[in-house]
Amino acid sequence: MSKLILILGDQLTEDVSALASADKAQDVVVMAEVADEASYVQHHPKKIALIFAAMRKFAQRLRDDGWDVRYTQLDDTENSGSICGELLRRAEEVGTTDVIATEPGEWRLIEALNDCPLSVTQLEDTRFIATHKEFQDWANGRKALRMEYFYRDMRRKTGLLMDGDKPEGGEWNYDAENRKAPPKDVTTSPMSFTPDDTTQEVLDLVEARFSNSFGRLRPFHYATDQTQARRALTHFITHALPCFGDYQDAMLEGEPFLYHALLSAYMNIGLLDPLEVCEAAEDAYREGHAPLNAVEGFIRQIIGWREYIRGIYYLEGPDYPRRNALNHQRGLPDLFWGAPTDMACLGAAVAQTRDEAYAHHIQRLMVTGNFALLAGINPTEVHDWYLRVYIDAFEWVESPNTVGMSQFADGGIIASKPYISSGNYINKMSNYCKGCAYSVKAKTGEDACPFNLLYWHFLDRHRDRFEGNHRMGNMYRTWDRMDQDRRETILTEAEAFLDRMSNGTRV
Ligand code: FAD
Ligand code: DLZ
Ligand code: SF4
Repeated sequence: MSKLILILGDQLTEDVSALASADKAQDVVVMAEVADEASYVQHHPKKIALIFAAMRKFAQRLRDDGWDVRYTQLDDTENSGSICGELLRRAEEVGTTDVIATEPGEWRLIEALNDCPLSVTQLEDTRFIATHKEFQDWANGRKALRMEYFYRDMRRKTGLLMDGDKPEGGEWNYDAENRKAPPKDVTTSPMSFTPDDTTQEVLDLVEARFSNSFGRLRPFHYATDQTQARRALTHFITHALPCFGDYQDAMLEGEPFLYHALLSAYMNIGLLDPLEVCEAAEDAYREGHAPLNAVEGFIRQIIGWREYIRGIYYLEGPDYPRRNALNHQRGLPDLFWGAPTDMACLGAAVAQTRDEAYAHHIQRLMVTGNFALLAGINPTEVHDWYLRVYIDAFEWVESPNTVGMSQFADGGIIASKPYISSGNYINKMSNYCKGCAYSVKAKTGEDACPFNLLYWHFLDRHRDRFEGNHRMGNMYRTWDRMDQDRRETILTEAEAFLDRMSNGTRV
């Protein structure tokens, strides 16, 4: 009997397990643009456009390859609005009750498929290097789940940058070489693509249906198929990878991309295979085109962080994205939605997020994330924001990064201490402070950088939890050495800042 093969909008590769198990002669591929997926959060319009355009082009590729593809467009009159609804409709059409799916990247959809009144088999997603079982086995019995040790196992498993059983160059990690201050100028920019007819049609649809969402739809330059994504990969390896390591943590006004890859969305939706990406980077090193610190750093992000983050998502279960270990309850301020702000770093990160649906890791972690954590914003609202605004955001990767790494809301599963900093770090790693209305040097007073005030406010209000953390003892000793009046002034000014921010006053 024929089976339905479900391909979701972030599973766009022939290698996806549901398709790899299918029989082209009798099985039917189901793909659907549905309101439920397009609106479970108010996605950035560029993200919806990328997914719909890539879905339509992938469906055509499968048809050209001889597959029977039943594709539902968002505006089709019979569109039921949900993945399960579309499976039911196609099941009746084809005369089957059997569905093969690849496990979705979100508990919500895993549960929806389990609840769908058809016989749905969810196969493991084999696009990752570690299986669920491998990650569970690695995590079992460990007190702390530190990425670095997991990463070494992934190096051994893949053989990437290995010299026999030793790491290439003698060290596993070259991060110490990767913290250079921002360069004067940037010599490359990411590859950009002119929208083809399919993409133009999708852009018109998204403009008509999702114009109220936060984010600029046009210009749209993302790759929307595997061939284009591979060109973007080659472009990155040739022009940006050699400097990736040096400037990985740097931020520069007017340079949203620096030497970053902009490949996460392509890997996350299936247009690029993570191993293929890492192998291309390793080749560049072996050919003498890129230095080891850059290539190791890049590969670690993918086979280390990306895999580890995914492992945590599935290990911790469906309640993970809603955790709030620090009991932060403040609402997300309007400046995250583009309300004018005097903080140059935040203004820049939010503006480029609105325009590009992209910010690089340090902007996400040490500007928007750092600020939300210091200000005590409810992590569920922070999670919702990150899931909405970035082109690469899917819950399996977004929530551990946001809830765990950035907001410490999982109580320290991912981060051994909170990623917090005063303005000093941002000043060292960027040129934002030069053009800011606040003074990064001022610790108190009207023009004091809000990060400086909130940093101490955070440490003070969470003293019970963090004082005993051996990596934070220094911070508390510095705080305690300040005289009482100064401490009181800082806390009072921090409170006043938070009140102004929450009242909607421009800050
Ligand atoms: P590069 O800086 O060029 O890095 C190369 C690749 O490494 C990326 O393409 C990505 O695949 C991988 N990578 C690097 N760091 C991570 C990480 N921490 N977790 C997973 N993969 C990583 N990444 C997403 O893909 N989706 C998200 O929704 C997402 N949300 C984030 C939220 C927060 C609060 C933080 C701090 C990080 C988040 N990240 C997310 C991780 C990281 O910021 C992005 O993967 C990266 O910025 C994507 O841009 P790039 O392709 O230019 O990456
Ligand atoms: C993100 C997204 C959007 C916007 N739209 C669709 C869609 O219409 N159809 C679909 O199959 N997938 C879509 N997706 C991706 C899913 O939301 C994604 O598969 C889940 O969030 C799990 O990662
Ligand atoms: Fe950001 Fe403070 Fe620097 Fe202004 S002074 S850009 S708020 S770190």
